[in-house]
Amino acid sequence: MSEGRKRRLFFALCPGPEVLQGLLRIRKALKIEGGRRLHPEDIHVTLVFLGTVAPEQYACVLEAAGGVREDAFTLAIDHLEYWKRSRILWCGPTETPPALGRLVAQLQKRLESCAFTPEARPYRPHVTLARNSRRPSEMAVEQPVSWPVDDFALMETVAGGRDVPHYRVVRRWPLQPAP
Ligand code: 3AM
Repeated sequence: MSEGRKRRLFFALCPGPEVLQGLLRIRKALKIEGGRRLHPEDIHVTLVFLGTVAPEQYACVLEAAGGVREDAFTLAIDHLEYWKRSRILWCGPTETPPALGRLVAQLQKRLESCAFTPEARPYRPHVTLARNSRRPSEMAVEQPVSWPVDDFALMETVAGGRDVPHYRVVRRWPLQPAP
């Protein structure tokens, strides 16, 4: 793959097949009206959004990610929410695990040296289930999902058309604790 082009990138957690099935079960149990459901392969938790990355920033991004040291953790997906303004329906953890908060903070800190400005808004982990939908009348997670997280990924936004994935994994890093 050529690295000499601009790319739209973000860091994310990507579910394995079993967790993905659980997340899709949560979505299937909801009465979602209108909007667009994310393609199953696109389901993720964003860690840090980078936006357009210039070729000269790319190596720095990989190095920043490779230097992260954090413990593996478990995400309890037990909460459902609808953001009225952005019309996003999502599920996520009620509490942000401390290791996840630290992972995001480390990434943001390390990415500053690659000329990215850290996100000012507080981090809220979420799994987008549908965009532009209406708020479902029933808002509950009947079957919570326990998501063991032991790696994170760099994702690229690709020109996905209707019903095809919009994102692809560029690279993954295992979570490893600081020595
Ligand atoms: O589906 P989620 O919310 O995890 O909303 C976009 C998506 O996140 C978000 O990046 C993820 C991959 O596209 N995103 C898009 N533009 C953004 C921006 N300008 C953004 N997040 C923050 N700032």
